[in-house]
Parts: sequence; C-alpha cells; structure tokens
Amino acid sequence: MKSKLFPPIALVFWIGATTSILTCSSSFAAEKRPNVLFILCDDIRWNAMSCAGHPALKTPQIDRISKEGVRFENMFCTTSLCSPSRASILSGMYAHRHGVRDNFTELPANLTHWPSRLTSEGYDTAYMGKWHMGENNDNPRAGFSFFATHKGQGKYFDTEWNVNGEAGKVIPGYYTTVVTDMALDWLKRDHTGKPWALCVGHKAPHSFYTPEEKYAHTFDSVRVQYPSSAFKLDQKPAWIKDRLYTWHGIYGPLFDWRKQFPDDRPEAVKDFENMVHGYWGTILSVDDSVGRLLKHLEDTRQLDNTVVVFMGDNGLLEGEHGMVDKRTAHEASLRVPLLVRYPALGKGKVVPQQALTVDVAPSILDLCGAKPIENVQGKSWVKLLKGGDSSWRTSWFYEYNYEKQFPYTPNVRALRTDQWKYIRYPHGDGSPDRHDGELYDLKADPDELVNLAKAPNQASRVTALQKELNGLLSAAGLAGSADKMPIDEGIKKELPDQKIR
Ligand SMILES: [Ca+2]
Repeated sequence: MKSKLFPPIALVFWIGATTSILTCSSSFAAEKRPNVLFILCDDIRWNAMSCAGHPALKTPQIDRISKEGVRFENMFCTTSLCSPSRASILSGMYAHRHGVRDNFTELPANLTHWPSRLTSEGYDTAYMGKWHMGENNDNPRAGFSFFATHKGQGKYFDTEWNVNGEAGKVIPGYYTTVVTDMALDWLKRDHTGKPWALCVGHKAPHSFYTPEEKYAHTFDSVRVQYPSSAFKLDQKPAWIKDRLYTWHGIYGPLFDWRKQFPDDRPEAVKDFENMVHGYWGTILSVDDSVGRLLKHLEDTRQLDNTVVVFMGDNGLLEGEHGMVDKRTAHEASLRVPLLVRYPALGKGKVVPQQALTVDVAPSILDLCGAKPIENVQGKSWVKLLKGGDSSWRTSWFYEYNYEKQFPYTPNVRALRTDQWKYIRYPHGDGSPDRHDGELYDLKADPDELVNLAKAPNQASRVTALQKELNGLLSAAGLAGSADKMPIDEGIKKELPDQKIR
C-alpha cells in the first residue's frame, strides 16, 4: 500500500509547493512593499548597547535587531548636532544643502524627505516623538498622515504634546513609555491595506538625563573615570583645553549633575560618574520600548516584512578629550549606532564600510521600491549589503558651523578616510584658520591621542588630505567662499540661555 500511495502524495506536495512559489514570486513586488519601523534615539553613543560591546549596559532588545539583522560599525553623522542631523537623516542631504544648519531652523516644508516620499507613494506614515526642527513649533509637519510632537526637547516626565493638531495635551508619565504607547496605538490602527512607515523619535538619552525610577540606581556599583584622552591635550589645539571649564567640558556643570562648578578636583569625577549613570539609565527604558515594538510586530506576524531601523541622530562625547556633548569631529561625536533588521539584508552581519546619516533616506526608499529623492548626497547601502559595492566611499567630509548660542566649538571642516582623519577650524571669513588643525591615524590611534598635524614626517600627508577635503567640498558646491559659515568668535565661559539648554 505504501509504495502505491507515496508517489501521488509526493506529486501533490510538489505541485502545491510550485504553485505557491509561483504565486509568491509573481505578486511579490505588488503586495510586499515592506513596512518601516524607524526608531531614532537622541544623542545615543555608538557603543551604548551591549551588541557593540558596552561593558555595563545590557540592551537585549536592541541587541536583537543586530543579532537578527545588520550592525554598521562605522556609521557617522555629517553634522553632530540634533536638528541638522535629523534633517540629513530624513532628506539624504548635508546641512549646507537642506538648510537646517542650527538647532533653531525648520525643515523646509517643500523639501522631500523619505517619509513624505513614501506617503506620496501610498504608504500610511506617522511621526511621533521628538522632532526638534523648529524650536517652538509643535504643529504637524508636511508629509505624514499622523504627527505627534512637542515644542523643543520635550521633558522626561509629563510632556505637553500636540497630537495631530490637537495642542496643549499633557500626557502624564515617562516620555519613553508615552511615545511607545502612542506608537503601539497607531500600529494597531487600520492602515486600510496600505504598507505603513512609523517614525518613533525618542527624547532619550538626551540631556538632562533622568532615568525612570526603576533604573535610577542600576549602575550604582559601576565606577566611571574620565577617559585617558581627557589628560592628553598637550598636542591638541588650544581651544580644546579652553573647553574643559565650559558648559561642554568635563569640569563644567555636566547638565546639572555638578552643582558647584567649575571643579577640576580629581574627586569631582563622582559628578561625572553620576551623569554617565543617568545617561545609561535612560537607555534601559529605550531598550524596553524596542522590546514592546518588536513583540507587537512578531505577535501580528509583521516582523519579517518590516524594515526595522534603530539609530542615533548624532554621537556624544563622554569625557573624551575632556569634552561632554557633541559637535566636534572627534570619533565619539561622529559615531552613531545603526542597526537594521530586514531578512533580505542578512542576519548577524557587521558592516565595516563607512556609512553616513545621509545614506538612510536613499536606503529606505530603495528597500521600499520608492522613487529616489533628487539631489541626495548619500547613497543606498542596499547593494553593499546584498552583494558588495566596489564603488562604496572610502572618504567623506564633516561640517559644523560655530553657534553663538553655544560658543564652545569652532567652525569645523574635516575629512575622514578609512584610515585618516584631518580636521580644520576655518575662521569663517576666509582668513587663515582660527585654530591649529588635527591629524590622526585612526588605525594606529583609534582614540585620537596623538595629533600628527605638525609632525614633520606627515607634512605631505596633510597637504594631500587637505587637497582631498577641498575636492569633496568643491564637489558639494562648497569651493572657497561658497562654503558659508559664521565668524568663529572663540570659546567662551558663559552658560547658554536657560531656555535652550
Ligand atoms: Ca541629538
């Protein structure tokens, strides 16, 4: 009996399988445009997650995205400042091109960004959380079908929201939890058969760091020191020493974690430790949030058809070179995490190539089969991930413009190659540079301890890197005086205005 029955059953299975494969492949493009879950953390360091080797922070949910997806280990922002970088992530353009060059400028309403492109191509799109392009505007922005944000930075507790045009809504509770609840509510809506794209903009872990009560003491037993680079400033340009005692230096007020300042006594490192503990604590709540969102996608069988992106908007200095905050072209300020989970891109892969914030928009649109944005300066990494891309960049430039409101960082133009970093500090009016430059061999000196800019045996390298930097600036339309920036008025001790801290 068995030998008579076996062939017909096998044939039935084979025919069935073939039919379903044919059905899937013929309708794949039309039916299966992926959803997008885009999680943007504010000021998260590239290594502030256990999948990047952090010794104290345990982030199992964030790690899951990496384990089941792709982690970019050399991912950078092109301007290390909230608003310009957020605009770059959305538009695929540098700050000089999209026009958001400081923290007080609106994203131009007529600028196409990746969510607005997806909206126009039939996606249901939502943004909820910190937007922070236009300090005092919490109104819904163009290009989304649902939009919820607040003015400025928002608060860790009891933020006043504008939910889809309904302003003045104080939602009690911890920001990270509130924005996650809001995201889950929106995900559970009827998207009328459309693919969806949801952007969750976390406030965390931005200063002033206030963890949830349950995480307020998680790191009490972990000792934190100033990094060794904070004490190796002799070869560095003088402005870096000047910064030590300012709002953005390790001897300054540390976002209220130090009450008496400046304080350069060794024992005052305890204030720094408390600040770092607070910062880490806020990330544990983000990890919980990621877990809730992933679980929802899994429970509703949407996970494998969703491009899950987890990233930061800019890096953060945690004492490196005696600095806190960001803006400079040093590694901790430039580097951001980028994790992407989407089965077609691979599983457990670590990407060594240099990727940039401006690559995010072209990549997401590529994955969704949407029309690219014109004038983007980034490049989709989909080809790179799927089979390699021999034309991938080996160098790029960084730009930051001096801010009168935060006079602790000069104008910066820098070049980063796979091995070298060269940093210049233009005066702003075309006259010779305001400060000495910096040159680092990132392979031999990843912590940027030894500034080689004035080393006699590196003179020809400096010339070559300067030429390469000028070439990249020219290609971006920034040759000579076309590269507009304010006059660098120097590093100042004054504290920033209370309203914009
Ligand atoms: Ca930020």
